[in-house]
Amino acid sequence: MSTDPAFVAVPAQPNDFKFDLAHGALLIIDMQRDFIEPGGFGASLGNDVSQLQAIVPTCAALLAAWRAAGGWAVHTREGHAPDLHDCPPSKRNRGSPSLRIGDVGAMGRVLVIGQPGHAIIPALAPVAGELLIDKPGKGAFYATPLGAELAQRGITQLVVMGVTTEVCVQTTLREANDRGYDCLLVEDGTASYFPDFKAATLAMITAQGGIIGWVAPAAAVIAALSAKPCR
Ligand code: TIU
Repeated sequence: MSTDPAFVAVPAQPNDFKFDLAHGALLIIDMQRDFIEPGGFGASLGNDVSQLQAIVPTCAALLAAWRAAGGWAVHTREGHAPDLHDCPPSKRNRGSPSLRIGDVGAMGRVLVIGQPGHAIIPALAPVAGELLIDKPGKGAFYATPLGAELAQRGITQLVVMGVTTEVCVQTTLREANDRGYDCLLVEDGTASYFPDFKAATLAMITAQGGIIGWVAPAAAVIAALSAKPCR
């Protein structure tokens, strides 16, 4: 019997993403109230959060299909300890937001671990057995156990969704790419406060033969989850 991994081919840009669920994880970046709901960190920076809310049904559909297929999911949250020791002053002091990190807003202290705004939105809440990573930076590998956790489980491929496309999602994709992971970004499962930035990010990921990774719609991933594997 062949020991080659079984895979399914997800139609993607710039070419098919050959995917093996047993060595893959669904990585969901920062789908937190602080970015998606009014009164949080994203809104304090002057952003229209409705563009991020629009992807929630798509993310929920893919997460449900992923779980039904027996796949493993990882959720991340951006945030800081209550004493902000892990928040560089450069991050807190930059710009002129209506609320700075650690200030008290409509959903508690902005971007602070344990506060209401720091929570993942209920529609995408983690379930038992899934991994929850708290991260202080944009990239999910920086100052977190994510790399070790993925290595321990033999994960080599990541299907990625979440917010925002050009900030925490793109940073994480680049970190993952440098660490040797094959990454597919779900194009309708990610959003930016700036549509032009989202479009540019999708283009730069797939340019040059997939210099950072692959891009496909959620429907293509969902269809592949029930496709017959080939070798
Ligand atoms: N501001 C913005 O677009 N994003 C962030 O600050 N964090 C994440 O992307 N999660």
